[in-house]
This record gives sequence, structure tokens and C-alpha cells, in this order.
Amino acid sequence: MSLCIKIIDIHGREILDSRGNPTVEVEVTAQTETTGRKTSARESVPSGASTGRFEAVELRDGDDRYFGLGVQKVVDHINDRIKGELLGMNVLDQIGIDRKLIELDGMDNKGNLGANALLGVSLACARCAASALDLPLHRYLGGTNAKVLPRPMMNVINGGVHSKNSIDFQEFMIVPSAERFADALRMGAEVYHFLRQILYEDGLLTAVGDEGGFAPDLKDAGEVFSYLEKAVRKAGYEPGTDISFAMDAAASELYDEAQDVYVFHGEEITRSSDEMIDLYESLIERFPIISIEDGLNEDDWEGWQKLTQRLKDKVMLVGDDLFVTNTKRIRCGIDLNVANAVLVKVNQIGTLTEAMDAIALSKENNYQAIISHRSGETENCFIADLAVAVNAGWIKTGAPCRGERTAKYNELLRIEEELMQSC
Ligand code: 2PG
Ligand code: MG
Repeated sequence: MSLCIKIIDIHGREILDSRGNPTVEVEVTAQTETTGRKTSARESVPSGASTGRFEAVELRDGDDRYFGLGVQKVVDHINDRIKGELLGMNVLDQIGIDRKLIELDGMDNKGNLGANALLGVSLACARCAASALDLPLHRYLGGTNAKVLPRPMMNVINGGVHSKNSIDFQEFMIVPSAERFADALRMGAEVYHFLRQILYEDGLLTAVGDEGGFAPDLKDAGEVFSYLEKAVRKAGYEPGTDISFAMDAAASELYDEAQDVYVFHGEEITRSSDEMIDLYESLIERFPIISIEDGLNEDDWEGWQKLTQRLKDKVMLVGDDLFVTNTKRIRCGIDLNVANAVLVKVNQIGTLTEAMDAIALSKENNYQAIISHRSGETENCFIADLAVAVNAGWIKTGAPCRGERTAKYNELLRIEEELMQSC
């Protein structure tokens, strides 16, 4: 690498995320050798609520601050160990930086220094490198062919562990289709407002959950999709043509290992793996659903094989807790013919390089890659650039509501504007 932009400072700090819980922010400063110019950039780390069992470890202090959720130890790891090792490295050498981070941690699950320590540094280095080169982040990450704006998957009804209502499944999304991202976003936002109006008229709660979607007490998935259909029509769009639907069952959260059933507390029933598949099939027949995420438990490879066999030609079957952005698990899914799409969450794996490897592996094997936020977010919009960088085609980043969600959508508006100017 001929151009050298040396890392001269790394500073971690504890900040708050969208749920009011502590998370990590990292600031990286680098100096261009030839000109002496200094560049600083910062990134922060998201945090999930329905975390997969196989995700990389998010370290927390476990003391009496913030109910044990503080990240001071993680910040110390960044400001001591990691900084000590990375100072002087070329910030353009993302692979080298990430390799060093992985080696420093030394554990498969990144439980030593914490995946939240590693990820903050990894992302901040990439952002700093892009700034030092005066390149937009998506162009730095993706090169000259980074150009596809993703189709937004907007979570407008929140259930499961993301809200305290009666809906058992976690997310119900609207997925607008338009030539321009700006139009898709507008369509989604319009439907969102009609949905609020309809829920309000029916005397239902219009307070929002963690990802900005409404969290009313509805009976079951069928009732939720009926509301979505009504809202789409009221906004003047055609369900299935202009706007399709998606859901994240987050089935691992519903699974009871002792009884080998899925427990629906709101509906007050249990379902077997086969009954879950039957339910999805009937929902697909009734509504224009194009994607079902985590339809079954994260360990149920056999059930996933059946699910895939039955529904793969009708919808995207997305592995989130199942794959945890981990190439080993994605490889396993490919070999077993399980799922046909991968949810990509950078903090599930802990470094940018590994997340990009997961995306590459998915695409090479004709699995869709959906770039995703976490339910605990910050105003950081790295994933907007990442989605465009890898031409993923999909982004899941919540409702068009709450600053930490709109931050990503708004960044995509800017990127689209910039890409259109350059044509
Ligand atoms: C999911 C995510 C994001 P969490 O399950 O897909 O929507 O939720 O961040 O809580 O894991
Ligand atoms: Mg999920």
C-alpha cells in the first residue's frame, strides 16, 4: 500500500443508545504522511434486544452503574490494549486492522475485549479512512460500482420483545417498491401515517416501540396484516404491487426448549415447528408477504430445511439469529439448503471485514443480503453507506420515525441525491 495515513489516536467513550442504555463510541484520528493533514472520525455501536445465542459477545460491566449495562471496561480495552497495538498502523489497511483486532481478542466469540470494543474501532477506522481520502463512505467501502439504493423494509408494527403489547411476532414491515429510494421512503412514511390514523380511530394505542413502529394490542399476525393492507389502500397504494409486506418472527424468542414448542403468550397457544410452517404458508396465501425472517428457532436446522423446502420459491427466508452474520453458520446454511437470505448486522460478528465477508459469501451463493440495524441504535448511519457500498438491494432499519431510524433513511436520501448528480 503506497499511501500511508497513520493512526495517531484512538479514543473510546461511553454514550447512550436509543433505549437510554450505555454503548460504545470510538473516535479515530489519522495523519496523512505526505501532507501532514489530520483527520478524525467517530462511530458508535448498536445493541440488540432479541440477540441470537451465537452472536459475538457484547461486553457489559455488570456492576451497579446503569443496572449493570455500563461499558466502562470496554472503553478501557479500547483506550489501553487496542490503542496501544493499533497506533502507527495505516488506517487504509482495514483488513490488517480487523485481523489485528481479532488476534488481540483471541476468542472465537470476541468475549475477551468485547465485540462492542472491536466493532467501534473497526467502523471508526473505516469512516476515518474515507474522510482522509475525501470519499463518501459508500464509495470508499464499495469502490466505483457502489450504486444501488436499497429497498427499505420498514418495521411499522412492533411486537415480541420490542414492546410490551400482546403481539407475539416481533416485526411487521412494509416494503415499498419504487424506482427512486426517495419515493419508496415517501410511500412508506405515508402508509405509516395512515396506519396511525386507522389504529387511533379503532381506539388502539399509537405509542411506538423500540424501532419506531406502533405497538397496539392486536390479536395475531393475520389481524396485523389486515391493518397494514387497510393503511396501504388508504394511502392510495395497491398491496403487493406498490407495497409488499415482510415479517420477523424472531422465533428463537418464542421457542421453549423443554417442551419443543413455540409459545405464543398473546394468543395463548403453542405451535410445533410444523404448525409454524403451516401458519406462514397460510399467511403468504392471504397477504402479499415477500419475506419471513427467523421463522424457526436458531438451532432447528432440520425444521429450517423443511421451511425452506416448502416456501423458498414464494418468499425470502431470512436467517438472522440463525446465521448471526457468521460465515461459518452461513456456509452451513448453504450446504444444508437452508434459507435464501441473510440478515447482516455488523455487531453480531464484530468487525467490518467479517461482515463484508458474510455479505460476499451470501451473494456468491445467491442468498440475498439484507443490511440491518439493531433495536438499540444511535444516530450513527454507517449501515446506510454499507448497504449502497455492497449493492445489497435491501435495508431493514425500522419505521420512518425516531431519530436513530430516520438517520439511516435520511443518509440514503443524501446518497441517492449525490449518485444522481454524478450520472
Ligand atoms: C432483529 C433485530 C432488528 P434486535 O431481530 O432483526 O430488528 O432486533 O436488534 O433486538 O435483535
Ligand atoms: Mg431478526
